[in-house]
Amino acid sequence: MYDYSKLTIIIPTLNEAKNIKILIGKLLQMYKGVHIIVADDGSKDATKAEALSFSGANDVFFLDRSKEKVHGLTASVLDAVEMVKTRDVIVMDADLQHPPEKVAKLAEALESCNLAIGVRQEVKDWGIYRKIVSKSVSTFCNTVFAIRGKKTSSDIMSGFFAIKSDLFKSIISKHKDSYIGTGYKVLLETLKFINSNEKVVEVPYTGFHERVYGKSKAGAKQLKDIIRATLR
Ligand SMILES: Nc1nc2c(ncn2[C@@H]2O[C@H](COP(=O)(O)OP(=O)(O)OP(=O)(O)O)[C@@H](O)[C@H]2O)c(=O)[nH]1
Ligand SMILES: [Mg+2]
Repeated sequence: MYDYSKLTIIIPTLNEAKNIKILIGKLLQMYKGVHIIVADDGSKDATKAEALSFSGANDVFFLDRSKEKVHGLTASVLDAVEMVKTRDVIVMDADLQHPPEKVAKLAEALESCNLAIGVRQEVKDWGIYRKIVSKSVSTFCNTVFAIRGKKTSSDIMSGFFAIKSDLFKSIISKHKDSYIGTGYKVLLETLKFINSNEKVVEVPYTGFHERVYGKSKAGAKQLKDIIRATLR
């Protein structure tokens, strides 16, 4: 049985009050002993109050980045990783697009590898345009990585992954400046620094759907950042 006190779940947030309440509630109920860091970039809604309502007896930490110079999912995750004290880390979105039930499989995978990636099997609610853009950009990133002898992934844009904290911290300490802090694809950027002979486990999951509460922050700027990060 996996011991969840070995695990810290990092959740980057921006205005996710409704979602974070549901997500943390589920995670604490399902994974006794787990540590959670909510890496928040200055939410204007009740995200902070909702996250803090779980602190106290539970190990839920609210990382307040509202006064930082650089805001973005990537910068927030990198800062949170530096605070981690456990062996294992999982990064997942707050918007309930990453099923809390799959945390178990990702965490267990770290018993036999240093990196495990949640791989979306189908995205039901996406329109044809978003599907084509996503597929084309992923193919482009994987092709560039393959040519350069880097690790590729069936879901290179995944934001749901598990990694040993030692590995993540050592990559960050050497390469922090090369990450696009304002970007969203922290796994894609991390893959560039993973040895090509490293064992990476892929954990498939279904049920990825459009968010129910809150707004998506994805857009043209993110697309530009992905291309920049890939070519860098
Ligand atoms: N810390 C931090 N988190 C962010 C920022 N922008 C978005 N997030 C969080 O990062 C996660 C992913 O953001 P989303 O807007 O859902 O992006 P996405 O999943 O690529 O897009 P959708 O599929 O449309 O939801 C969510 O938990 C957001 O709250 C930011 O600037 N800083
Ligand atoms: Mg999302």
